[in-house]
This record gives sequence, structure tokens and C-alpha cells, in this order.
Amino acid sequence: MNDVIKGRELTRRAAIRYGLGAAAGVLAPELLELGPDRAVAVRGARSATIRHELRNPRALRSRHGLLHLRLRCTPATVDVNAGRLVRTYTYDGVVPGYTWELQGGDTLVVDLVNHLPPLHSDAPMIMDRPHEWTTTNLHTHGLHVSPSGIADNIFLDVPPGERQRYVIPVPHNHPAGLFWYHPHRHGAVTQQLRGGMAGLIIVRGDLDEVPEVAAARERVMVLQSIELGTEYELLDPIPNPTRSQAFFPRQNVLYTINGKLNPVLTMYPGEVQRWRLVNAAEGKFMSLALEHHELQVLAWDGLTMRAPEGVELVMMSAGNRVELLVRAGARGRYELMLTPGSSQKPNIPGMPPSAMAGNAVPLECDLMAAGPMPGLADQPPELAPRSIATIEVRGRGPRMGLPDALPAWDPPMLPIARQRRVRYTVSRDAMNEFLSFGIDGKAFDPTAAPYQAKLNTAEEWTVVNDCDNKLMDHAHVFHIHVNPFKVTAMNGRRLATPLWRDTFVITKRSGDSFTFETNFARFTGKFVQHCHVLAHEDLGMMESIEVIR
Ligand SMILES: [Cu+2]
Repeated sequence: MNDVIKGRELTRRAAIRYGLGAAAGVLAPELLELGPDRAVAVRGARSATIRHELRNPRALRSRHGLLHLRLRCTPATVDVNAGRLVRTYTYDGVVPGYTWELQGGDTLVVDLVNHLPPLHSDAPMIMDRPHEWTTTNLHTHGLHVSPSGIADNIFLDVPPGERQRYVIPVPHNHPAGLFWYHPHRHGAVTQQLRGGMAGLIIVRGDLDEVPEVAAARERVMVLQSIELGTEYELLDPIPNPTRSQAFFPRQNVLYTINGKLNPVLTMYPGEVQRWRLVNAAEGKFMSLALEHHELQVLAWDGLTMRAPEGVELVMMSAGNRVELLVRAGARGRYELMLTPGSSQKPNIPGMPPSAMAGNAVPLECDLMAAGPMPGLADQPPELAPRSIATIEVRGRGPRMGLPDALPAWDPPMLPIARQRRVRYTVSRDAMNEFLSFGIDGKAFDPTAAPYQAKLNTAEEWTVVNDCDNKLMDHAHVFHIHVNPFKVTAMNGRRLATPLWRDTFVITKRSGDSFTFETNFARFTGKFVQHCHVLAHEDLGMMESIEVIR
């Protein structure tokens, strides 16, 4: 870990590069989780070994300042190149959903139609358990838009059989970059995301006009973890699981890119491509590495940096986006390696270190000394490192350039009006069994009084990973709607260069923290901040915020 700490500062470059080498050369067998007898199970399905060139999802583009589309939530059978078909929940029958392309000043109009099946259950609705998981709504993750009315309002409910029109005006000076949409109905988010309901939102603008960026072939890459049962079907959640059950049961996890397993990306030596990635998994961390190519980061979470930053790997928390320019190396075949991590198994390349050195235990936590920690057990197969795409470098063409400078998104901060310490908490009973997740000890209650902030002020928050007496490792992912934030410190150490994000990891140990500043700009109204490990969110780790005049 020493290479991560430079003096007393954790630099951004070091954090991204941390752990390099752990993933390199680990070639997981393709489709390990399939088993040999599954490849021919579906008549007419493709062989699992056939690989196809990666295709961008279909894009719907605004015209004359308007993008008006219908978004249909529906069960569907999809071909993810798994050797058999997958039965899951989708947008418009495809995984991922179509890409929406906008410009600053456009209005986005979405007619959401919910064709998911009604649930036939008399079970009471428990707010901090999976519930009504076929009721939906719409969130435009990262967009700086109104959270109120029929805009990006996650308090709306769209039950099965019903519809809702959303009208979302995008500000003229909205940052150009990569955003995404997904359902945000509390109690149903995990189920719909793990089924594949997500799509990209691209806002065009200044970054697209940088000559080296404009010249690069653009690939969007929606990274998903589709969670399925033995028959490759999406299983219902279990609101009250027994000790041997999970809230969100699954036997197969498929890591797809644009809805396909193991696609091929073709480049020629010296070609520069623009790869625009979103981690749209329900809750997985994703560490991605590609050897023998130049990787330069342009932006995180749709927020452009001052200059490209060379990296050897990127670690994306669930919800993060990253934009890369990739310059191909020499002719050959290369593997894009994914090392997945989870809240309880977050030790993957690129994960920033905990404040706790070694196995030191924070004093305020009474960790159980007896027996092995559940967090130290063997990795489950769904977290095994694997190749998720093959890069084929062949052909020839002119060697392409990389930019020196970028149109940075770095607005001035308003005066800090207030500081806040906010804890991501877990409640357990006297037997140390899980009760619920929460913020400052309270599970989400949509009727509770929201945390209030004043419009046109800034606040500085320190988000703390609160004690969990049962688990040694328990990382979370902070996300807040409407306004992005500027990370200024991790675990009490000031960063040499602050990081603009809308989604950020809370590292794994009790007492770990990060500090950010945020402007509550432009929009009043009620929205939320929550853990983007979405199972934690459905189980209570969310809080309402209201910006008032
Ligand atoms: Cu969490």
C-alpha cells in the first residue's frame, strides 16, 4: 500500500493505479459459470464460444431541442451470447436500454409505461425490505436537473399497468458527458437493476469537440452484472429470507458489455478509441485492466478533468462512469480483465486503501474476536477475475494523437454554509443478526422530515463508514442526486487534486471516511442521497434531502 501514499497525500493517480499487477495475467476461463451441459440447452441459441464485435446500443437523439421517447418496462427473453436465452426484466425488450443523446438546453420527455407483472401477494409492505419490486419509476443519474414534479422525481410511483410522463429540461450549460438512467423506486431498485434495466444518457458538448476526442471512434460500454437463477431466469427477491437464503437469490452472474458476454473490440496498432463506460451493476465494484495499450482518463461521472491522466487500470464503484481514450498497442489479442468486488469483498486492484493499517481494529468497535470473520472467507465464484472482452489489434492506419488539455468542469464553490458528518450505518440485533441499513442509524422513511439545505449555499460533508460489529470489511458507495460533489479528503488526508464525482466509494473499515464540498445550486426540491450498493439502498440506506429557498 505504500505506493499509494505520497507524503501525506493520496494522489488521484496513485489511487487509480493502486494494485496494478494483481489482475494482470489472470485469465479466467470463459463462461466458467455455464457448465459444459448448458451451451446447447436452447435450440437455435448461439454457441457460447462464438464472439461478436461489440456494438453500441441503439441511440435515440434529440432533434430541435427535444428528445421525446417511450420507455416500456417489460419482461423479455434476451440473447446475451451465453449459449442459452435469458428471461429477465428489461427496458423495451433489450438489455441495456437504448442510449439517449442530448445537448444542453434540450428537453427530455419520457413516457414511461410499466408492463412488469403485478405481484400477487398479501404480505405487508415493509419499507426496509424488498417490496413491490415490479413497481417502477425513473432516475436520470448524474443529470443536474430538477428533482421535483414530473422531472427527476424518485418519489413518483408507477405500478404495473400504469404510465407516467416525465418532462426534464436540461440546463443550457449542463456539463457534457456520460450519465445514465435506471429505476429508483425504493424496494424495487435492486431487482430491476440486476435484471438489466439501465441505459446511457450522453450529453454532447465541449468535450466532444476536442480534436483528438472527436477523431476517435466512440464506443459506449454498459457494464452490467445480470443476476439469474439456474434456468437463467430472474428470481424474485425474498423479503424475509431464512439464514440459508439471500434477499436477492442468484446462481449465475453474467458480466455483460452492452448486453453481450465476451464481445470482441477491433482496433489497429496506434488507433485511438474513445471508450465511455458505466458500471451499471446492482452493487459490484469493477476493476478493469488492459495490458499493452495506452489508457488515458478524460472524465469521471460525466465531469471532465483538466488533462488526460494515464492509468493502467480503473476501479469503478457501482454507478460510476469513466471516459477513456485507448491507444492500441502492437498487433495481437488482448484481454480486458475484470476483477469484481462487493461490499463485503472489496479488496480489488485500484480500491483506495482503508485508514486502518493491516488488521487493526478501530477502538470504538467491539468486533467479535472468536471465529473467522465472514468477510475473510473464500471469494465466491461470481467475484472471480475474468476476461470480459477481447481486444483484437490488426490492420493498419495512421497513428492517432492524444490531447494535452481538456475543457475541465471545475466550477467555483459557493461559501460553505455548514459542515455535516453523516454516517452510513447498519443495525443488528442482540444476536448480531442483520436488521437494516440506514443513514445515521435510521432506515429510509419517505415520510420522515428531510435534511434541509439552502439554495445557493455550499456544504462540506464527511461521510463515515460506521461500525458494523459483524463484518470486518463493509464498503459502501455514496451517491447524491441533482448536484455533483468535490472530494477533498479521504480518511482525513487532503487530496493533492480534488476529485469531482457524483458517486464515490466509502472504503471498507469502520471509521473510514471521505470529505466533500457541494454546491446546492439552481434547483430546489426534495431528492435523496443513498448507498449505490443498491441492495443496501433497498434495505434502508437512503435519506431524503430538501433544498429550500
Ligand atoms: Cu452500502
